[in-house]
Amino acid sequence: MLRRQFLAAASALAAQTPSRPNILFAISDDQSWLHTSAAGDNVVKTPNFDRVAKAGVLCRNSFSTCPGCAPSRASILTGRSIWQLEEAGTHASLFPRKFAVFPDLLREVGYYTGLTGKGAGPANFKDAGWPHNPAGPAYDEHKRPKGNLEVHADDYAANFDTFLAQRPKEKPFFFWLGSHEPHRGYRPGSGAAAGKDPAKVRVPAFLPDTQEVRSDILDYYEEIEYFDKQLGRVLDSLEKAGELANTLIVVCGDNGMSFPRAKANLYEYGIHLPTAIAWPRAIPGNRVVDDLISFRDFAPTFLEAAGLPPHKAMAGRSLLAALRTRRTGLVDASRTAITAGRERHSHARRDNLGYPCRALRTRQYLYIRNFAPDLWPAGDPPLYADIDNGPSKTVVVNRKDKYHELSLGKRPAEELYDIGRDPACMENLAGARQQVLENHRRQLEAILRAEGDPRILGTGDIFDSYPRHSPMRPELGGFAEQGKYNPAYQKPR
Ligand SMILES: [Ca+2]
Repeated sequence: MLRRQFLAAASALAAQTPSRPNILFAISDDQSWLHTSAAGDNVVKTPNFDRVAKAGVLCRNSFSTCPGCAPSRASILTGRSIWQLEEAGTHASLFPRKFAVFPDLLREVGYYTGLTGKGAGPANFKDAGWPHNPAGPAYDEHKRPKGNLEVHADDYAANFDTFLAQRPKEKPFFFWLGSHEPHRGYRPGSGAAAGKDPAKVRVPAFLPDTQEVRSDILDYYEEIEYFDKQLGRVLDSLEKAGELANTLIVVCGDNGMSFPRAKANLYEYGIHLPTAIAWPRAIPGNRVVDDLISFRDFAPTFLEAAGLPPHKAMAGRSLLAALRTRRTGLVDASRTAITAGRERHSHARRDNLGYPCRALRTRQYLYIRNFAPDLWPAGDPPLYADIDNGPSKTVVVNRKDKYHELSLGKRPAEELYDIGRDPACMENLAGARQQVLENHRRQLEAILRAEGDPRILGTGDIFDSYPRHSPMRPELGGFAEQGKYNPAYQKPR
C-alpha cells in the first residue's frame, strides 16, 4: 500500500516538474576526505573533482554511514543506515529485495538508468531476486590499459558514452559511475614511477613515516588520479551533449583509504570522505559548505531533485534546500551530528564474527562505542584480515610498537576524539572529558533506539548469523561455511 501511494504521489509530482535534471553519481572506492586537490593535498591531482566542486559545492564534512564497501553502498542506495538494512548491513551478504533503492524509484517515474563499474556490493543480489545490480543495469563493455604497467581497467567514460548514445532523448537519466579505483591492489612503485615525489607526502599520524608507507600512498594517489581522469571525460561528454547545466552531479567515495586504522574503522580516515556536488542550472557554485552531511542523505536529495516526495523508509534528509542557497560555511543549523557503524567486514575472526561498533560525529568530537571490546578490531592475529593486504599493512604488522598497537590492538568500549585538534584520532579522551562523553553516549543511544538498531536493542547477534557469500578463510577456524547462516548465532527474526 505504501508503495502504491508513493508511486501515485510520485507520478503526480513528477509530471509537474518539466525540466527534471539528469543525475550523475560518481563514486570512488576507498578514498579519504583529504585526498583531493580541492581539500588541499599538494601531491594528488584531481582537477575534475575540483571542477565539480567549483561549479557547485565542496562539502567538507561529509560522512559515509559505514567504513566498508557493501554496507556503505547499500546505505547510499536506500537512504538508510546499516542497522536498518539487515543482511545488507554486513559485507558480502545478501541484499534483501524488499528495500527500496533510489535508481528503481527514479526509473519508475521515467528515468533511464545505468551503471558502470562497481555498484552495490560486493553482495549477493541474484539469490535475493534482483534483476541486476541494485544500482542499475550494467554498461561495462570497454576496458583500457591503465598506467605504465598496462594493467587493464574499466573504461568508465567510454561506457558512459555508450549509455548516453542509447538513452531515449526524451527521458532524463541517472548514471552510476562506480570506479574500482583506488581500491587495492596497487602496482608497487607506480606512483613514484609516474613522477610523484615521496618527500611531499603527508603521512597520517597513525601510520609510521617510512619509505614503504610513502611509496604506498603515492600508489594510492595514482589510482585516485585514474578515477579523476575518467570523471573528466564523463564531464566533457555531458558538456558536448549539452546536458551539463541540467545534470545534478555528486562525486564522492564509499569509505576511507585502504590503510591500517582507516578503511573498516570508524575513525575520521575511515568515514570522512570527499564530496563535491554540482547542478549548474539550480545550485549556485563556487561554495564550500561545512554542514555535517551523511551519505544516506543522497537518496532523498536525488528523489527531491527528480520531483518525487520524500520516501518514508529513508532515514536520510534531502540536502537540496541547503544546496540551493548562496550561503557558505554552516548553512543548515539542524545538521549538528551524523552517525555511522560497522558490523562484519571481511571474514576476519573465528566463527565469522564482525567487529560491532557505532559512532556519533558532532562538529568537534567523534564518539565511538565498541560493542565487543574483547574481539580484535582488525581481525584475529596473525592475519588481521579486516585490513587489505599491502605494503603499509606489512610494515605495521611487523613493527612491535605504538603503530602496531594503534591499528591492531584491542580497543576500549568507548572512545572520544577532539577532531579539531586530533583528526588522526590518536588520543582517546574518553576518560578525560566525562561530560562530553556522557552527552555523546546519550545522543547516540537515543538515535540508535529511535532507528531500531538491533545492536542497541540487545539482539545485535543477528548480524553475526548472516551468510557471507564471498570466499572464507578456513585457517581462522570455527564456523567458515560460505553462503550459510552461522548456527551459533542464528536467532529468530
Ligand atoms: Ca570501498
